[in-house]
Amino acid sequence: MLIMGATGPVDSALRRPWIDWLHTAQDQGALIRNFIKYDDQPGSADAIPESIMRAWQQAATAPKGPTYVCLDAAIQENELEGEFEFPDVERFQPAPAVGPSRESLSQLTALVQDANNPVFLIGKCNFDEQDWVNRISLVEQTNGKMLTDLKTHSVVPTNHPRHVGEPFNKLGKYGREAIQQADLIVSLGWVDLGGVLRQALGANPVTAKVVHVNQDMHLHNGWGRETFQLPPTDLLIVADPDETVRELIGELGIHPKLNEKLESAAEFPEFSGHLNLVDAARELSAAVGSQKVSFASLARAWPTKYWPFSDPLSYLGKDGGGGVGSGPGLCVGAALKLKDSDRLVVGVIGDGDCMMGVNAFWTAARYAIPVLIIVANNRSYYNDELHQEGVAIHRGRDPENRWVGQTIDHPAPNISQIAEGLGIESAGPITSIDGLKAALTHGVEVVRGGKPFLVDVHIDPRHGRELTESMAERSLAQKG
Ligand SMILES: Cc1ncc(C[n+]2csc(CCOP(=O)(O)OP(=O)(O)O)c2C)c(N)n1
Ligand SMILES: [Mg+2]
Repeated sequence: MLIMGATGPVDSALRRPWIDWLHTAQDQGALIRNFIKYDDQPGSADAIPESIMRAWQQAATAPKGPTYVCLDAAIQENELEGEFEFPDVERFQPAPAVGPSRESLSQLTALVQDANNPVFLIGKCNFDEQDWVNRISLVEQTNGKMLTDLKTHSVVPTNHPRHVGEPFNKLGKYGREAIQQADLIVSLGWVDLGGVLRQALGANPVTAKVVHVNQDMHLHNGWGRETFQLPPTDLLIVADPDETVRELIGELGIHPKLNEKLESAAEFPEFSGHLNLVDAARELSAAVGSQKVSFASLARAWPTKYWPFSDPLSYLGKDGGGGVGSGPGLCVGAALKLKDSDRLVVGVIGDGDCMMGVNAFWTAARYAIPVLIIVANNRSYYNDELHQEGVAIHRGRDPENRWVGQTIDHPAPNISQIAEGLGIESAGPITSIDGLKAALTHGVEVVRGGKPFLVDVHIDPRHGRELTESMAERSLAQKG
């Protein structure tokens, strides 16, 4: 993503008293330079095209990431002196994806050929349909297993017989066993390989051979720790994962073809009496019918086993770290991109996340961006209640006060009214299964008609969220 911003006039002689001084920073890019790829502040109008083309080239060349161009207000407002020359943008394109070196490819091929029990951790891959087939073919024809998580968008069908467990936030039992039993672990762009090995093996040594195909080291500097734990690797390949798969299947003589039958999704259970995300998924699925859905965001505890990801656009992935307030903007942005496609875009977001970013809904209303927002409203920053409970238990205190500072209740904000106030048609608060059915059926119709719709569902706070997601985990991490 290329982001553009502005500063007040760098030339102090041009600053209006007070306000322009307030709006001027000596080096604005410094604020975010630690966690973007590149930034610039062009010093004249003539310098702007090059600045923007370079920033885009950097952003869109792998490993992709955000860049920033800051435009001096004085340059924006000054009259141009002559004709403005626009360069031929075609000649300033980002670089294409790169594959592995010949030597790495032959080492990788040998490792895969020698493995009896390879596990593929499939992460940051692309949206291409052919590459989707390539990945599955690789796993099927090497007699492998595959794991996916919810950090990255859908990259293989999650109901494939070789897909272990569900795409996860936290590694589950079956995933752990698969990694423990593997003799070869191949990460294809996996985010946090060190962390998943740690979750699977604790402090035990990693005896399987490990291959990590990813380019993230070119994104990291010393500021943040998005490097995650350093995984041991027998072969580190700094290249595009899909390009690597393409070349690898060529070497292995694999013909890209889907051989194995997908499993049918688990049957939705009946309504339990307490509204939760299983009910939201069941009723949404009924309302949508056969139309393909793109989930732009999924609140925790969304039950993927009843609704497997079936193509590259089924699930669009997550913001980097679960940033509260990112949900509404991400959903509206994704729906804008998919506006004229055959997809129904749905965002399932927490109430805390929603409340921090509601202004995006006005944009959806103003520009008729069709998106169905489902608010999994547990009237709480529930994630942090779990943290507080974990700490309380750890310190031998009663966890009954875990709600302090975290519940969003008494009064519970009427999110449906907020959405209406921003120009979005909406239903809620929904507190009954019949209300939920009606709201989702109507909501899907509105979205199909080209408009946004929000359903505020009051879910049972305890649904699907466990203390093991909390800080109680930290003592586990320390003990290994
Ligand atoms: C900007 C920001 N602030 C704080 C956090 C820490 N945090 C993670 S999840 C969470 C609660 C989110 O509440 P909600 O969206 O309602 O989801 P819930 O946990 O209730 O399902 C908080 C505060 C964060 N991730 N990002
Ligand atoms: Mg919540």
